[in-house]
Amino acid sequence: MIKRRALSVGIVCYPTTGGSGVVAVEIAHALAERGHQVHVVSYRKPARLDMMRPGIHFHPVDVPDYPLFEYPPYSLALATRLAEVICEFKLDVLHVHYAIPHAISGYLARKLANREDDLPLITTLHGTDITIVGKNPSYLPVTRFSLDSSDKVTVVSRWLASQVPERLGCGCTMDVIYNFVDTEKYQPRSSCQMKGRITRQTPVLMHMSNFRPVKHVEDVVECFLQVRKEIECQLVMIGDGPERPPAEKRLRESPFRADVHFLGIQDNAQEILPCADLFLFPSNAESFGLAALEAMACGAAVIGANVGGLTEVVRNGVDGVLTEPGDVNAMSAACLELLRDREKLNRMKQAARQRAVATFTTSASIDHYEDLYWRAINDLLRDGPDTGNNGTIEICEDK
Ligand code: GMT
Repeated sequence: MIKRRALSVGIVCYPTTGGSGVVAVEIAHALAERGHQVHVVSYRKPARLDMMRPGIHFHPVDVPDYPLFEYPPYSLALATRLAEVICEFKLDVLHVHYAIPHAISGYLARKLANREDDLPLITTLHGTDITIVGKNPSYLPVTRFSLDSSDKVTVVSRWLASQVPERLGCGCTMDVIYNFVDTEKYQPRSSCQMKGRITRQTPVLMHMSNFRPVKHVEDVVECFLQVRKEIECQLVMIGDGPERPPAEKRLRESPFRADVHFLGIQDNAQEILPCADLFLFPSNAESFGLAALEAMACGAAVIGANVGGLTEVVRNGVDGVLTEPGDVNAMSAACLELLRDREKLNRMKQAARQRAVATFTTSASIDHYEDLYWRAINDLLRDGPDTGNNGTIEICEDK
């Protein structure tokens, strides 16, 4: 067993506001805080990545275009950039988030850098990389191959672990490492910072997502309209995406438009979420539900759908209410019951905060990731790689 030391870790992720990029960046920050050197690689700097922190480095991927390309091959440009980073910074671990295409680019990069024998590839699966994109016949064989070629695979919930063999027919072993939230940054506040736009005079219902179809934003809208007919309340919508325009139109045309606030993408969600009494999260699939966890940490009760990994985050009837997906009547009934019984609502809000603090701490998840890195490093040293390295191109001159 090697003595533990500071590691040089490569992290690959999408830079967009989706949960997998957020989780990757928070892992990078937490590892750097523990003294590791962390090299984040993506096509753009992820919004939340704090370049001022010691130990954090960012390496952009340049994707050259050419008239022949209808689709410039990002996976190849990423593999090349990764191979350079592996060599230049002598990476000890390569950790990719979201299987497609990051896992196969990582596999290629390691081969290009001639580091198959001592550089573990860790793949973290987040959700649609398995449930939608990965199982698509156009990607399935390569997704399965890249998981089989990873030294360790992690998933963000037990539910997602169950989906990997079911949807991919892949027999890899997985570590379940829950997503986490910084409960100091995300915490209840007595006054919420909404620059005078939102006041706590009436209860606040909130939703935050990338407004993709899977999020069922139309259920948020209908639920609010049903509740608002009965009780004075406001709706705050954070984020942007394809389902935002129809939602905005429907609400603009309703008699309650003055009670609705669309804020768009916000970098400071931790200042807005504490204004929420109820966080509406009716997705028809959710492998974890990081946005719901962030809301819970800020003291909001979750009204969501009884799906996937969300059931491992929210305890139905304790820190929220989970209804059948698409059952807007049940959602609005749950909201109305809580808004009419402030004591019950407050109990749930407190339970939500406690759940986040007790179960989803940064330190527990980062301990698990660090252990996993060391297990992977030691396994490779002890057993060697699964496949022999028969590459001939050596990008690393002085391995
Ligand atoms: O929406 C996605 O599927 C992509 C992904 C992302 O990049 O935002 O979201 C997934 O990963 C998050 C972080 O682990 C989870 O909190 C989300 O539940 C998960 N989304 C889905 O499963 C739909």
